[in-house]
Amino acid sequence: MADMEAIKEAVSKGKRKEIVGLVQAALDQGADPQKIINDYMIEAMKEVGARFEAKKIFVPEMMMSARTMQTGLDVIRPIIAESGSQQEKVGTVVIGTVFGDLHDIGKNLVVLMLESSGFEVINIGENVPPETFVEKARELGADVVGLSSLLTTGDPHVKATVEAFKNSDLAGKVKVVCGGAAVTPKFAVETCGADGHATDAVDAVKVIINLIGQS
Ligand code: B12
Repeated sequence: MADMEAIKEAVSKGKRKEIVGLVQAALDQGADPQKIINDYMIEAMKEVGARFEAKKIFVPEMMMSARTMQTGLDVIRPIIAESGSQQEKVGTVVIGTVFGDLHDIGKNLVVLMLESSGFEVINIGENVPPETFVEKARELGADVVGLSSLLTTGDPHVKATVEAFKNSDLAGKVKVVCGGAAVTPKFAVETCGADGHATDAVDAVKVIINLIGQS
């Protein structure tokens, strides 16, 4: 029986040395890679966020958990990515984390899920200013642009990025989708005027496929 709780515990406590063996053992025993990510690793990160908020842990501990999750994801990534390589291209997505924000784990999971669903995805990184989103979308022929935002201080940058698209030659041509713990559907769509919002990586694939179908 795979020890999934030990995976959660390793991410939660930032035990990076243990994670590769634990994840590999779970995979070898037939555990579903998506389940490992969604039900154990992401749940562990939620606990980490709550402990940080309660001032029980600080940035270095949060960083150790993040690194542990990333190391664990490196073991799972090739398995999930494999399914996308045999599919026909569904569309092109340019994705980045908004200005001032360095969080990348959630965005990178969205990249992985989109790639495994047949999208061409160009990850333009973190701390991306609005004008860079627009330039890259134009240069790379994006159908959809994804904005990730984890910090509420990033709200003005989400808004400015959506507005930069509206005021550009790409208005109406490129759809903008927002996600990340800081953005609600109401803020993204009603306040900022984005075309869509998704709560997680699986939802992101559904929302983006729908948006491409509409254009
Ligand atoms: C790990 C972490 C860090 C790591 C980041 C490492 C990394 N490489 O990403 C480090 C230690 C560097 C960090 C730093 C900081 N952090 Co931090 N961090 C977290 C933590 C614990 C987990 C985030 C995470 O990776 N979750 C797991 C992933 C899988 O989930 P996710 O990001 O939500 O992504 C999913 C969905 O949101 C969605 N999604 C994400 N992006 C996108 C994009 C699109 C287009 C779509 C459609 C969907 C989508 O799909 C993803 C997959 O399911 C959160 C807590 C939390 N609850 O979010 C705090 C949290 C985000 N951090 C917080 C803070 C305050 C900070 C700091 C300001 C701390 C400080 N004092 O320095 C700095 C800011 C640095 C900066 N400028 O960015 C606060 C933000 C509070 C707020 N209201 O703004 C949080 C919420 C913690 C808390 N509860 O207080 N952090």
